[in-house]
Amino acid sequence: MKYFIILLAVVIVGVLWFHLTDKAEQLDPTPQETATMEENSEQDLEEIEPDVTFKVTGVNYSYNVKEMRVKKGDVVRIDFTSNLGFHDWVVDEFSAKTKTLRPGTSDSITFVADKVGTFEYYCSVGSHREQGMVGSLIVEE
Ligand SMILES: [Cu+2]
Repeated sequence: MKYFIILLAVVIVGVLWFHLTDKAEQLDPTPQETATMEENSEQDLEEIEPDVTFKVTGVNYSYNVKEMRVKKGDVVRIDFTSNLGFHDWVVDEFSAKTKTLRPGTSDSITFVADKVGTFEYYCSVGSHREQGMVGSLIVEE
């Protein structure tokens, strides 16, 4: 019986050791996270409180928000989430573009709407834009 308890203790220690080693590996920063930090060159803009925030979700092939109205000069924040399929959110005139998102992931971008007019935002993945994955960003004086 005594030997059995010692054997059991050895097994438990062994299992714990494997578990801890596994955890330590998970703590290492992944290459993906490093790349994300390098992409955030507009960090200063990210820290400004936005004048207006839009929570946008995308599926195949549409956005839940079809039209956005802002004032010229507004700091606009887009919190974009893909609910189904691979998508991004792009508006060329303001060089605003989220990362291409896997289903169930999110990305936020901030830009200044410094031009008056109606601008099309769209998904640049595949032919999603042609399939109607678009909306209007209206910037008023
Ligand atoms: Cu798309």
